[in-house]
Amino acid sequence: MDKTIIISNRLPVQLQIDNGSITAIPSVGGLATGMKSVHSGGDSLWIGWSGLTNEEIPDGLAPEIDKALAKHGSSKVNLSSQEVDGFYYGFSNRTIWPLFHYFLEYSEFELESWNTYKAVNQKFADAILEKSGDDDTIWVHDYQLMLVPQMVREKRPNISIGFFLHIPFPSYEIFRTLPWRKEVLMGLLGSDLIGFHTYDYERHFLSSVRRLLGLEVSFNEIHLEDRVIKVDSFPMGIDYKKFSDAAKIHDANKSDQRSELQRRLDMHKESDPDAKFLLSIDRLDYSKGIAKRLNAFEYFLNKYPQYKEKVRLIVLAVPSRSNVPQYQLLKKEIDELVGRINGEFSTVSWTPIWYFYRSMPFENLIDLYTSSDIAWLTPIRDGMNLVAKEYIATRTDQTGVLILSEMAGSANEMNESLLINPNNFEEIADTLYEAINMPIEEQQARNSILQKRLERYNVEKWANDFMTSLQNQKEIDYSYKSRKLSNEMLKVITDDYRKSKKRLMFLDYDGTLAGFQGDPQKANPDKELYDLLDRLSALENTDIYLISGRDKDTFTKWFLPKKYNMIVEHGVWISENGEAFSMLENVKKDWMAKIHPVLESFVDRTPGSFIEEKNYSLAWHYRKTDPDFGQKRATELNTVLTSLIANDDLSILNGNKVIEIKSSNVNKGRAAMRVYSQKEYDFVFAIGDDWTDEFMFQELPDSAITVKVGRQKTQARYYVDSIKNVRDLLEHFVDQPKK
Ligand code: GDG
Repeated sequence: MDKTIIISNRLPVQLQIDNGSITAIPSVGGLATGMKSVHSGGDSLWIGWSGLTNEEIPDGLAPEIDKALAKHGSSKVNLSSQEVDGFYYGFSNRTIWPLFHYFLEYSEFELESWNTYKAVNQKFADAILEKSGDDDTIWVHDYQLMLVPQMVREKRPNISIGFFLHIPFPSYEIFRTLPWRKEVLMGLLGSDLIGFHTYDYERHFLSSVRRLLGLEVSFNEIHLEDRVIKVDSFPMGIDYKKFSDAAKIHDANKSDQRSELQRRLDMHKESDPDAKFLLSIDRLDYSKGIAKRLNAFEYFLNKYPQYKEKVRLIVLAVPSRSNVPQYQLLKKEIDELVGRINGEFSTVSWTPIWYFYRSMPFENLIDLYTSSDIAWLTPIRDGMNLVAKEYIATRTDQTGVLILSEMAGSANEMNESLLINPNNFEEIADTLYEAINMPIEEQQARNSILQKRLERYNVEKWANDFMTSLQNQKEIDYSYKSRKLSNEMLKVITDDYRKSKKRLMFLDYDGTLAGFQGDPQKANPDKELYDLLDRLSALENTDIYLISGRDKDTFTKWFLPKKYNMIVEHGVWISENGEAFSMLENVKKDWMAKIHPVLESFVDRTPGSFIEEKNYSLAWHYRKTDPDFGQKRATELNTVLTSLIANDDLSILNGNKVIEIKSSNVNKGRAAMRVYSQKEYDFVFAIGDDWTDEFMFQELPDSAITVKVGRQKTQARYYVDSIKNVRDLLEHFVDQPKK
């Protein structure tokens, strides 16, 4: 049976060793809960590190551990302490984590940790390969395992792989500083679907793919060899019911059922009913902005001194990655800050900051959420921030104010909260003031909208949406594959070819027979291509035409001595059997004087772009420009040209990184049909890669064999992936035995 395999750095179970016996306890974290619908029954497996290094596993206990994990559908990857150091504390948390959170100055680029990261990713990939079959679905999680998709793909080309990044993907300007940036991108591109929390992370990723790998991206799809990779955003939700149910139970608790923490909180509330609790909960991480928040709190108390002895800030900082020096320094900084601010403001009856440096049981987390009037979550950068969502879910009477950083992914979906820039102390102080004074009705109005949204798009929906999208991607891939020119189809075509009496073949040049070059003049034919074309032209009862948008002078130079038949400038000129070019279509060129200056102004403002002047058309090339900028300018030029040519008989052709303006009555389709109508052809073939070739595919009779190069939308019947495939295909015609 097909399985789903989930892979993350840590397993969703905690191991406990008591007197030599092992128990595995399921974790309660959001990811583990969210994946319940995906990771259930016997048809799924979760692969990850157990949390114990090889050195920490007592002798002989490994098989016991495996058994305990298997009961929870889990399987472990064994890591030594040296591997954990290099892979987890090293490359993951000292290179990728700071870099992806825009803490460039904390990012260390150490070759040794990168090598360990690669080796450990390979271990995870090997574990998947060992446990999976071709029809299984693989879902890889997060920044520790970015190379795994490609490593699995290499060995299992047809398996379905999804990847989700839980942290931000930084802008290209940041990402490009990583020495192993291409390897990381290629690692991720082993997936069929790559998911991010927000659209911003998605577009940053696509921009890096375009700029660093030069790959074609259309909307949110990346074309890589014979695969299409989809990139999309899936904002992660929470287990809403779990939090709202826990809050309801908490509300119903009688005073003797309440926790010690809750009783303390109640006591303080009762002593001063006007006092407000502000809540700050995060892992102790520099990306969460805890130190800034403390400083901002001090600023607030100075700006609005009337709130001294009235507000209390509860800070829960959960220990995290304490092996990394940056985290140790941060711990020290926060300890000192809390001490200093409390020292400065405390009175005998009031301590402004209550600081907990520990992890709390779930019940206490609910105590804090339900007792706090304001949740103050101001990360400097955060992939999503689930705490914000959990706080709202626990507000059973819909009171409470959420102050949230714009830099958290969750800010995109939580517009009804008070959004702030965590670096703007003035704004923060005023927002705290606003929150403290917000009327109950307004709080409820805001929270009821938020609650509805969070309840609907919960973590289960998130996981299911991702899986459905992955499944669809696979189906799209199949539909492409079904039209891909297979060996069987090729056999049918070559059979028809052999049986036919008179054949006609149209071959586009750039992007079909030869690759693109920055400078079009440099894409001249290689020896192998001349050889192939020589043999094709020599075929009996077969008329071969090179059909191109190129200017006639270049083709004259390249091909006239060879006496190949040619149609150039999209059908303005024709040359047959080595004769000089003659006009196939009578066209005007007086419009050029009007259009040329417009193109010039675009060249001036778009570095790398240039104009190609042909006899009857003008082309603006932008292949050598910055890809994003070039695309933007191309859209702009299209708009300008469309309004300019409204009354002329001109058309705009959007080719591959080129915009060409020419007379409307000229196109490859019309030219091809003119040739076709001259003789009784019973086998017609046309191949091309861009939009201008679509005219041929459209106009030629239905019986024609039309082939598109690349996987774009097309009228052609078949497609092939690359120029190499085109040449192989043409070799088939040459190789056919004579009748
Ligand atoms: C990463 C990304 C993204 C916290 N303290 C305690 C406790 N928690 C629980 C919370 C919440 C979770 O931990 C923290 O999740 P966050 O989303 O806030 O942050 P990260 O740990 O940094 O997670 C983040 C997330 O991945 C998911 O994709 O949102 O941006 O950085 O669920 O409730 N739980 C208990 N005691 C605590 O003391 N029991």
